[in-house]
Amino acid sequence: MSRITAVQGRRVWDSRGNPTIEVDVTLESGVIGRAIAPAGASRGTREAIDLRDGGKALRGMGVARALDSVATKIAPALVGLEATDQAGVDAAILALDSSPLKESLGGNATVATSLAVLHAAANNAGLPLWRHVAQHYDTSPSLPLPEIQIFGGGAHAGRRVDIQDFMIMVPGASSFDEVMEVTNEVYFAAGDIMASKGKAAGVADEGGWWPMFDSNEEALETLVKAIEKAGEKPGNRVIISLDVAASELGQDGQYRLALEDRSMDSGQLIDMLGRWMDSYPIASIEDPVGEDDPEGMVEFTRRFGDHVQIIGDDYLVTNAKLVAEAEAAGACNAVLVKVNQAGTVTESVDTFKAARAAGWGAIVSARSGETEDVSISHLSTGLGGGQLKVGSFTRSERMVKWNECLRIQDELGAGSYVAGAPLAKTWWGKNKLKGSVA
Ligand code: 2PG
Ligand code: MG
Repeated sequence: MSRITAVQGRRVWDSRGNPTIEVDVTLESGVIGRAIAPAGASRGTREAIDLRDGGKALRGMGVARALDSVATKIAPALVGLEATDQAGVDAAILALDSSPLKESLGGNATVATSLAVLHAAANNAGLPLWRHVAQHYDTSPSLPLPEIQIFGGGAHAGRRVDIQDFMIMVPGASSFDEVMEVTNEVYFAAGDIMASKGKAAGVADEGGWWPMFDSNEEALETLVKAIEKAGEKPGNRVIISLDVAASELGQDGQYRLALEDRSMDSGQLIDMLGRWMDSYPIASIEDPVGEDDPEGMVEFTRRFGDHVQIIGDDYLVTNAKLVAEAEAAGACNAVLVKVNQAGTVTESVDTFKAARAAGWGAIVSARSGETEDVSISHLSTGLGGGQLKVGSFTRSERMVKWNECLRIQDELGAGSYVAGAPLAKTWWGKNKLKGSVA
C-alpha cells in the first residue's frame, strides 16, 4: 500500500515572494506526502542548482522548467516504486540526471520530490515524520540545539554589513522551551537597543533586525549588550554564533569588508576573526573563509578547532565526500546540512551521518528563502544529537519551524532535549558542562 501512484508539482511562493515548487506524492493507499523546495541567496558553487526559467518574467525566477522535470521525468520514473524505500527512490531520481549539480532536473525539483516521498512514507505508517526518520535511519531522536539569528547581514540584508548571520545559541538552557524564552528576551533587547540609537529599521530576509551598524564589530558589541540587557551573562547560558559566509566576501583574491572599506588576505581575515573570538563569547563560526580557500580553512581549524565549532556550509555543500576530504585534511569540525544543497534526503542523511561518525557537529539548516514547510524540524529531531538553524525569531516561515519543535517536545518529552551536548568540545562545553550552568 506504500507504492507511489502519482507525483504532482505545483507552483507556490516563498518568504521572499519568489516562486518555488511544491510536490505532492500520492500512494496506493490514497495517502499523500507534501514538501516545498526552499531557496538560498548565499549559495555555494558546488551545491545542487535551482532550475529557473530565466528571461524577464518573474525576474527570471519562474519554475516552469522545474515543474516540467517533475511531470515529464521524475513522476514517470517514481510511479510504481515503494515510498518506504527512500534510498531506492532517491537513486531513481539520481539515475535521471548524471550532471554533478543536478542541473538537468533541477535541485528544486529533486528536493521537493524526495522530501515529499519521506512525508508520504511517514503518513502511510501513521507516524510523525521525526519518528519515521528515527525508525528508518535507526537513530535516537532528540530535539536539536537551536541557532537563532538576532541580526541579519550579508546577502540577506542588502550587504548593509558584511558578516551574514549574527546568532545566539542557548546551550545552557534545560529545555527547548527555555531556549525560545531566552531568545525572545535577547531578540527584543537587541531591538530596544537599536531603537534607542534611532537604528530600528525593520528586519532582514530571515527576520533578524536590519543591521544599521558602522562596522561589523559594532554588531557584535550590540549583541553582547543585548544578551546583558536580557539579564544573561554572555558566555554563560548564552553564546554567540556567526556565519561569516566568507565566500561572499571574495574579490580579486582578497576578502573585502565593504562596510569598512578594507580588503584583507586569508591570514588577515583569520587573525581578525581570532581577535573577535578573544573579545566576544563566540563558540561557533560558519564558513570563516571562502569555499575556494582550503588552506585558510585548514589553518583556521588548526588554530581554533579544539575550542570552537567550525561549520562548513558553502565549503561542504551537504556532501558526504567533501566531509570525508575535509576531515582528512583537518578542515572544519562540523557540517551544515541543507537538503536542497544535496538535492535528496538520502544524500543529506548520508552527510549528517558521516559527520556524526567523524565526531563532528551536524546542523540541519533552513535557507534564507523559506516557506511553511517544517520538514527540517522533523529531520533534525529524528536524526538526533544535532543542531537546527532556521533564521531568526520572527516571521512565520521561521517560527513555524521552532513551533513544530515545541509540538515534538510534547510528544518526545522534555528530557529528550540534547541541550549543550553538541557544543561539548568547544570552550563553552569544556567550561560549562562539567558543573551546573548558573
Ligand atoms: C546560510 C543560509 C541560511 P542561504 O548561509 O547558512 O542563513 O543562507 O540560504 O542564503 O544560503
Ligand atoms: Mg551559511
